[in-house]
Amino acid sequence: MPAILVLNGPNLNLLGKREPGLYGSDTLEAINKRLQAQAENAGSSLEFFQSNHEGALVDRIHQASLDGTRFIVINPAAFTHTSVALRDALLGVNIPFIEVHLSNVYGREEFRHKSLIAPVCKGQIAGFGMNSYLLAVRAVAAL
Ligand code: CA2
Repeated sequence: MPAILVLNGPNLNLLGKREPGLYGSDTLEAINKRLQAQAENAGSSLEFFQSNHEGALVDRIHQASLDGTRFIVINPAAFTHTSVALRDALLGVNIPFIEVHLSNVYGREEFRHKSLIAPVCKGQIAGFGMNSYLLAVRAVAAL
C-alpha cells in the first residue's frame, strides 16, 4: 500500500470557483475525490494537503519523512517558478516526487517556463487539467 502525499500550492483552493477557462471547473475537493477513488482501486493510500504559505508546505514535506509517505505528487503552483525553499525541502526528505500542472506551462508566459522543481523531480506532467493528477498517481503505481 504505497502512501502517497498529494500537495497543492497557493491559490489552488480557488479551483472551480474562479478562472474556469484556464484551470477547469472542477474544485480541488472534486479532484481529490477522483484521486481517492482511483487510488482505492489501485490499493494505494492518499493524503492531501493544500496551503497558500510556502513555510506550511515546507513543514508538511518535512513531516512526510516521519509519517511513512513513500511518494509525493506536487503541484507547487506559483512556487514552481520561485521557491528554492520547496526544492530544498523536497530534496532534503529523500522521497521521490512528481511535479504536476493543470495547464501547459510551456505554452504560457515565459516566466512559467522555468521550474526550480523540474530538474530534481522523477517526472513532470503538465497540461491535462485534472488528468495531470490522475496520471501522476498512475505513474506512482507503475513505479
Ligand atoms: O497549471 C498549473 O497547475 C499551475 O501550477 C497553476 C498556478 C500557476 O502559477 C502555475 O504557473 C501553473 C496557478 C494556480 C492558481 O489557481 C487558481 C485557480 C482558480 C482561480 C485563480 C487561481
